[in-house]
Amino acid sequence: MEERKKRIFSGIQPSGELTLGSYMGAIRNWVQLQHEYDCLFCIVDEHAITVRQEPAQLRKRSVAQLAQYIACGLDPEKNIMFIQSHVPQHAELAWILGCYTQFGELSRMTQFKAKSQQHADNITAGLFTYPVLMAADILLYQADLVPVGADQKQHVELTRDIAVRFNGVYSDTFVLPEPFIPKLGARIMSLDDPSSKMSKSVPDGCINLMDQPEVIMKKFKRAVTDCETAVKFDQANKPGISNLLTIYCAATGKTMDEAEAEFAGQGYGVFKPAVGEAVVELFRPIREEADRIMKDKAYLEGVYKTGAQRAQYLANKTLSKVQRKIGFVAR
Ligand code: ATP
Ligand code: LTN
Repeated sequence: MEERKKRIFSGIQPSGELTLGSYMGAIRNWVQLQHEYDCLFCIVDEHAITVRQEPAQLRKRSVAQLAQYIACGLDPEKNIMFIQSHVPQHAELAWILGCYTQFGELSRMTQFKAKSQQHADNITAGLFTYPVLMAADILLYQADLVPVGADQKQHVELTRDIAVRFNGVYSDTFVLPEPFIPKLGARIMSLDDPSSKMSKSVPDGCINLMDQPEVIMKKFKRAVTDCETAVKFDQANKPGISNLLTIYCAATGKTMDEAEAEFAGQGYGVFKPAVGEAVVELFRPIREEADRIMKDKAYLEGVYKTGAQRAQYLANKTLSKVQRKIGFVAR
């Protein structure tokens, strides 16, 4: 039998602008991995509505995010790129998997705890069961690898637990996925507060992929550091500088030693704009390409429609198998 290539699934919510965090933690690794794996890259709009979205914005961002994926270097011919709500099997499988997930397991998810604090007036059932939908996304395609930032590791582990449980009851059904967390850039911190994750829902201290160069420079020049002068990686005592060094290395491909040597004896007044410049140059071609692709609505529509068809074909195979195993009558 022909051995199938290993498969990747990952996605980002169109709940705001793509950020330097989502680029370093996720997208740039997708770009590298697309050559070795069969990949599905999703725009997870169903996840986005776990907190309130403005409909016109959500619609616009979903398509813009696809243009940005392509501009970052993801090839829509090679990979399956689609919008989650176009493939109803995600929601169907999520319902089933929810019946094999414990209330206690979901209660332990740190993202749920954080988001329910952020949205204390709107803690919905969807926000609580969000990790089950994520498990459905991954298991539906029998993904081997899930490239994400460090904050999503717990969700991938829960996905494995659900898969192991289901396989134990009904015999082998799902491939057990592994998280792929990058060595560098798995947790980019806010430029305003290096103790919290850079996050699209907290615009302060957040660099967006589509930010203009002068905006990026301004944000880096204002980045919170410490009252020393040495550009040295020291996570415990110099979290701001360590974060900037991480960003610099990830953006330029230099090692930490090379970066420290480059700025030895030079103060933060030289270092901070240099990090800004590196990010400006990294994002410039992406932003220009995304602007260009965004103008071609027909092309983008073609990509997400073809993507949804290809995804449905694979999704149906798993969903039918699951439905049969649990005892649903064949249609
Ligand atoms: P939100 O603020 O709505 O929670 P977010 O900015 O955290 O959103 P997500 O859509 O949750 O972004 O994340 C998309 C992908 O990027 C995930 O794989 C996530 O792990 C990764 N990611 C997000 N923020 C960072 C970050 N600061 N550093 C590294 N990876 C990140
Ligand atoms: N929960 C993820 C987004 C996401 C995802 C997925 C990532 C939804 N489904 C499947 C990888 C695989 C987040 O970034 N907040």
